[in-house]
Amino acid sequence: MLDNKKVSYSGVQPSGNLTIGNYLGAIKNFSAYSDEYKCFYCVVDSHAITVRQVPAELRRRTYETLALYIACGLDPDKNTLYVQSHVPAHTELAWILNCFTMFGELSRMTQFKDKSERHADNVNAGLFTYPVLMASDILLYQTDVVPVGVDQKQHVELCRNIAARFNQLYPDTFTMPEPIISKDSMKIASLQEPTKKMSKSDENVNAVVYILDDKDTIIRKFKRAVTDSETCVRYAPEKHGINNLMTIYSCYTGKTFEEIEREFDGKGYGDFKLAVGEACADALAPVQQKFNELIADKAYLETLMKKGAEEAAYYARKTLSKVKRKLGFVQ
Ligand code: ATP
Ligand code: LTN
Repeated sequence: MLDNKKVSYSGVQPSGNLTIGNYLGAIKNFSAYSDEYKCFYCVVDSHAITVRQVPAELRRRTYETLALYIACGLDPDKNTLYVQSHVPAHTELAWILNCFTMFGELSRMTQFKDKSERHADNVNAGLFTYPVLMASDILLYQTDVVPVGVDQKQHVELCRNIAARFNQLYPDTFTMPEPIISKDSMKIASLQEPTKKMSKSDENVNAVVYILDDKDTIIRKFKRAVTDSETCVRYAPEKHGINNLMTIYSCYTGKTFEEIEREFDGKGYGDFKLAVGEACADALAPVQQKFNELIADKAYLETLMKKGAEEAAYYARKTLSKVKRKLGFVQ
């Protein structure tokens, strides 16, 4: 709680072009809290450098991610939107929390195992302690809810363990956060390997639909999506490709799986894929238009970054000084 309001907190890395997985799994759900909660949504650039980034691209994507937050419906007057590295309290608290996190806990993180396989030449300590920085993000703002995709649930659970351990030694320091995985934020899978999550850092661009892809590209990618050898559109646990397309279609149209099966009764996968592509492209068109307006106005985005960082730093400093006092640091 902050100022007698519950707090919602989440973050997205500026580590690639954002995908419809990021949108459906996370960003779309952020705005649900804007009216009743105090909301902080961060562009987590410090997290992004756990894998190598090209500096000019990181800078460009930081602006783009902020612009996409707004284009996807987050009102900057109702939500604190800011860049992680602009608020030094995050990395300061992360050091402290490192001393309350166990090596074994971090070793069990699925994302660490995945990323250290994918970046075998750069298994750095930051990649390993990534979830501790994420815990600082969340705990600095006395967060109640963390809307994330299902792949981040394990990290939020670790954050809860760290908070509980700290609170047991130093009572009433941190609020215990809850992960919020909404129905729509089921994992959106890769279009080429539908057992894997759709990821913005996938090298195969055909596997991923980016929020900023144009209509023709979106339709082409869905047409090429990997499915099974059946032809009728129906849900079955082992039909990962078709299930994924049904999930995406359902997210964009609000239709249930039964309604989708009825709509495409007697039609083949070709018709269905085209319909998914069109629904997705139509839903993204207004987001893209708003994005294009925002990204052309860097000065405005910089004003927002500054305002957001000042707001966030105010609350972050409060929690950080409470933590330091409890630990016995001379202030
Ligand atoms: P990377 O490939 O760089 O690890 P990512 O695409 O997984 O990136 P993140 O920045 O790590 O994206 O995630 C931002 C948010 O989007 C998180 O809450 C995450 O759970 C959610 N998210 C990412 N991909 C998906 C997906 N395929 N389905 C549902 N949610 C997703
Ligand atoms: N680890 C998350 C991004 C992230 C985040 C956070 C999400 C960093 N800090 C705090 C929620 C709350 C990811 O990889 N998607």
